[in-house]
Amino acid sequence: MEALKARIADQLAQARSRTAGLADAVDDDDLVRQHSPLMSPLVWDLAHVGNQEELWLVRDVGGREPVRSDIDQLYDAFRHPRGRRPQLPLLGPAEARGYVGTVRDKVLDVLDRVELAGGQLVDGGFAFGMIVQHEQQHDETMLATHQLRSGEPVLAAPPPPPARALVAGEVVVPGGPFTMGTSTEPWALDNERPAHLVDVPAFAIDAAPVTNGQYAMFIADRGYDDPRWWTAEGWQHRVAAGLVAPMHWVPDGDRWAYTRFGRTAPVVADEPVLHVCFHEARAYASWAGRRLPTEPEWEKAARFDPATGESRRYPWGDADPTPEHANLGQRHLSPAVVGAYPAGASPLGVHQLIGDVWEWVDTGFAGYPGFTAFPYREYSEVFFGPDYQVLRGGSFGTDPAACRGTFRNWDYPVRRQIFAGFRCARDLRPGEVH
Ligand code: AVJ
Ligand code: FE
Repeated sequence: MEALKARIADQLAQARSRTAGLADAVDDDDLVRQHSPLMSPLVWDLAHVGNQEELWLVRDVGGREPVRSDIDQLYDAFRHPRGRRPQLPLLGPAEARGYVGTVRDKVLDVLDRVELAGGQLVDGGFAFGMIVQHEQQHDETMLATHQLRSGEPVLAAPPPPPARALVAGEVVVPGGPFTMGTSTEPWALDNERPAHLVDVPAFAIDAAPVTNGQYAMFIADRGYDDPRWWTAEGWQHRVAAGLVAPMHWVPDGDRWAYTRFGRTAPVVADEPVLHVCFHEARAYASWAGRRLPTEPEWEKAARFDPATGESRRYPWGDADPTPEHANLGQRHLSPAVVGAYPAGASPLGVHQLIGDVWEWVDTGFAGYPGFTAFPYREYSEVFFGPDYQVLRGGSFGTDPAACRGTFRNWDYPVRRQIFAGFRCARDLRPGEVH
């Protein structure tokens, strides 16, 4: 129990230090400004993180008096769309910082006294884990806001590691049932549950995400001008939005450059492509004579161990991620090149499934058989349906606490400000030996 509490306290502190770093990197004017209609002002994320922490840990788990019940509705994500949040009477930067600090002090006191057993919300520290993940998810959102902001660079990080293995081509994943989702991972969220068997026929999947170099060939081949590669919906969006290349790409003579957190640099050919929407991913796949993997295919490639028939927590096994396994946690400010994480490969030899870029899959967001919303419908259930597309695997901006082989993210198929790329898959040809 004491070890679990120490781990929770450590994860809460790590999340807060990341949040503070993202907020403190800019001045107060910048904190309250809206950098894109797609995003909240950073100061909204900051106080929203504290408000969720207050709701679940101070009031619900702790049974304590509210700190500021008067601000609940300001920070209710369902009441105000992101584009309208700057007009709200939000807490200012100093007030927001004071508020999240007060809430955190109370939470640490609750953590000290609570028994982490005897109820679904507290068993294994679930509610604390949920709040750690919530803050880390908003930190990734804040990082995406940083990428959209204009002005001098304010974030810095060492570059990711170079390639340490030659990774190319595709891997055949054998057919048959595998266990998808989890019923045992203590901090898994409701949409990852329960574990269930899914029969996935044999298929081939790329050993690595699609790279900038590969994607640039699609552009050079006029893939953006050819409706053959796009679905009707995708083409309509491509035209209406005037898409010509991934978001943040700029022409640089006869080559491409991209802008990252305020710095412009030539596009690196071997890095996974980033900032593409689902429609662009699907168009590329059609052009390449391939398709996107389904969500069960993606998870089987990531978790299935053919030696045991079991599903692992991560591609490399059951151990928590280390910097050798994957590019997670904003240690770097970009994806790493293909081949940078041989220690993170799956038993079948699929690389970089975790970290680097979120991967669009060809599956809409829905609950698994036996799904029950817990602890609130607004985390996942209200988003189930055809409007949202699933993304898997996490990005360089995803913390390990908010990423695992079963973790599911989702967004609208037109969104590009998230740190998303993709990899391709295909059916096996009739009689293809594997
Ligand atoms: C899981 C990333 C889609 O940011 O909308 C944050 C996470 N839920 N606060 C989002 C979330 C409530 C969510 N995503
Ligand atoms: Fe939230």
